[in-house]
Amino acid sequence: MVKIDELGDWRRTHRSVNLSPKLEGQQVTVMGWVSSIRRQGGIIFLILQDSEGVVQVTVKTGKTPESVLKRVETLTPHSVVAVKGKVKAIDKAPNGAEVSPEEMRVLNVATKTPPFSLFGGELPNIDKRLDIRSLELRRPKAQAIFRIRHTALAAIRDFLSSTGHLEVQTSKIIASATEGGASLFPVLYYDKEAFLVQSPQLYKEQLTMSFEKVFEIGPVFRAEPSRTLRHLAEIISIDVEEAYVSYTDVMETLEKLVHHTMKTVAEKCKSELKELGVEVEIPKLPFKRLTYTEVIDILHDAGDRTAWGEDISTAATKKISEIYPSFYFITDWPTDAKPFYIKPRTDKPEISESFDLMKGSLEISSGGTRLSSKKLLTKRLKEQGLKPRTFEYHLKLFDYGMPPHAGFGMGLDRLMMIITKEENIREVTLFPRDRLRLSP
Ligand code: AMO
Repeated sequence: MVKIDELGDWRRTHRSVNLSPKLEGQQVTVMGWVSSIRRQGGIIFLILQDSEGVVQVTVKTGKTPESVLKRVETLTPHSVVAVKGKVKAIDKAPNGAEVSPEEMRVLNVATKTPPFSLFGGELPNIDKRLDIRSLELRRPKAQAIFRIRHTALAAIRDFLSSTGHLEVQTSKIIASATEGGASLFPVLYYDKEAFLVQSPQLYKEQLTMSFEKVFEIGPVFRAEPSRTLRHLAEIISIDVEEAYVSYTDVMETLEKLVHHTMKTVAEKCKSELKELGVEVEIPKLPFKRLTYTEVIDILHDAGDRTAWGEDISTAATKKISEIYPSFYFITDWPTDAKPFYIKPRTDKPEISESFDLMKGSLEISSGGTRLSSKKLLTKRLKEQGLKPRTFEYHLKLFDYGMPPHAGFGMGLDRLMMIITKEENIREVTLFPRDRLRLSP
């Protein structure tokens, strides 16, 4: 049995990226997991990986204290260690410096090796990897994806704060559906039935009464019946809502938000993008705008038979994306194809003030002008087979004067698919949930 040491009073003085030849002769404490142990004559190269890179610890028979040498000989890959030692400038070492160990603590011993190599070679299918997700996240490509996600999120927050939107958090347990009842997850709320939120839609609309411009970044839940590469049961939604504007204004906010996010990632995540072997194509502003009716005409010209009023299938959007491979909006959808809160046009009520933002054949956002009249909202609820009584908590606020407002919701996971050019949404989500997966 290998002895396990406590961390005790040892603290890391330097991370891998902080080591440099300038530290020659200085004592440092480094920590990480063993990514490789290589012997070359009387030398053992112990490579420690931390979250930002690697440290080379060079163990030499005759020079390194016997106590350290003995412990190194028992180490297994992936074990977690702390090393105290002196820095030596070495051209060939990562960061141009290695550590000559003087003391060592073995903080944990890996008793199993991962079922596949984390550093190249053939990867097993995503399901096998997800079963040990936190371990497989040590893969450099997975690291790159989630660092990009972090940068993208920060860029989104920065942008929306700069446009004067207030960040809010609304409840995730709700009493009634917002996007239609089919995809709700019921939960037992004390002795009542409640649901996991499908969208913060009604809350964000209500908040325009008091804050005018709000945004929320949070989870939403959808009991999607089918398992596809672009659907999950839990996603992170970026919701934006603003008073005194209409759908054309929020489309501008949305395209600028996407542009800013992609530009920031391109600038700040160069090494991560290189690791993934992708380049971010920063889209040109403004994005193309096509009305729903124009899309139907294009489809008919391409031999597709989607009738006016029907939803546009993925197969059909693939045809559109052959002509418009980058970002484009599909605007002015049939009123009946959109949820009850979307405003029908006053001059042509069969068409709504709505849009979807597409990248190729992938929908990444949808939004529109909202109904701010209680009477019309009640009418639309009934037309969609929903009971106005269930929405009383929402409708009653409209008696106090709701400002006209518009907004959108964008799936962060889908935006990440576009930035990283990943085809499976599970690759860009830490712990994906779908019909067949509830753990880890
Ligand atoms: P919608 O239902 O179109 O609109 O959702 C908005 C965006 O969220 C993402 N999305 C999903 N991504 C992965 N898996 C899913 N199951 C999934 N469901 C949705 C998509 C989609 O474009 N309340 C409105 C928004 C609004 O009008 O403000 C809504 O939720 O990127």
